[in-house]
Amino acid sequence: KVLQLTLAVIKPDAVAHPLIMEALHQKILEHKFSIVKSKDLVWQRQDSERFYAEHEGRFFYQRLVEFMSSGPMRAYILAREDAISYWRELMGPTKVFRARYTSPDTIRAQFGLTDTRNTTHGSDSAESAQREITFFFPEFHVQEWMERLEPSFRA
Ligand code: YYY
Ligand code: MG
Repeated sequence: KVLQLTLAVIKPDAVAHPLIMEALHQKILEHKFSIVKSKDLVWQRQDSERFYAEHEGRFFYQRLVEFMSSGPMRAYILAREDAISYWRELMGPTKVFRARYTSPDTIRAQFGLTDTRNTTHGSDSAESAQREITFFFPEFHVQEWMERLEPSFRA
């Protein structure tokens, strides 16, 4: 049982819908995540390209970077036991129509529009969480935050 941080992002398709935003915020609280930090932001195309560099050359890359810089997003640093895999579980599969079939009560199944406009992002490993938290919150220091935790909050 280890306390982890993850990066969760509400993508532009969901930020455009106040009721979906509200539902996602409630879900975060309901599932006992602590919101360590959050902010609203808009990406330039270069931010999008940099963040998703690992997918450069894939058939969906252009539509992905275009979509992710198409409007406001909300980013959260979330803390919880097993935050990384727990948030990925709540999101469900990347592909919305697969999600609806295999895991209908997940975020992407319920609110996703397409494989690209799939509502949320979540880090997929400890390494990507570290990188992605720094990408969105350059002033935030994961190590320092962990070291300063209340003892009751430690694993
Ligand atoms: O980590 P996750 O977001 O679940 O999926 P990835 O395979 O890392 O893809 C990142 C991002 O790319 C996905 O959330 C939407 C987009 N995408 C797409 O537009 N079409 C696909 N067929 C696959 C992924
Ligand atoms: Mg991914």
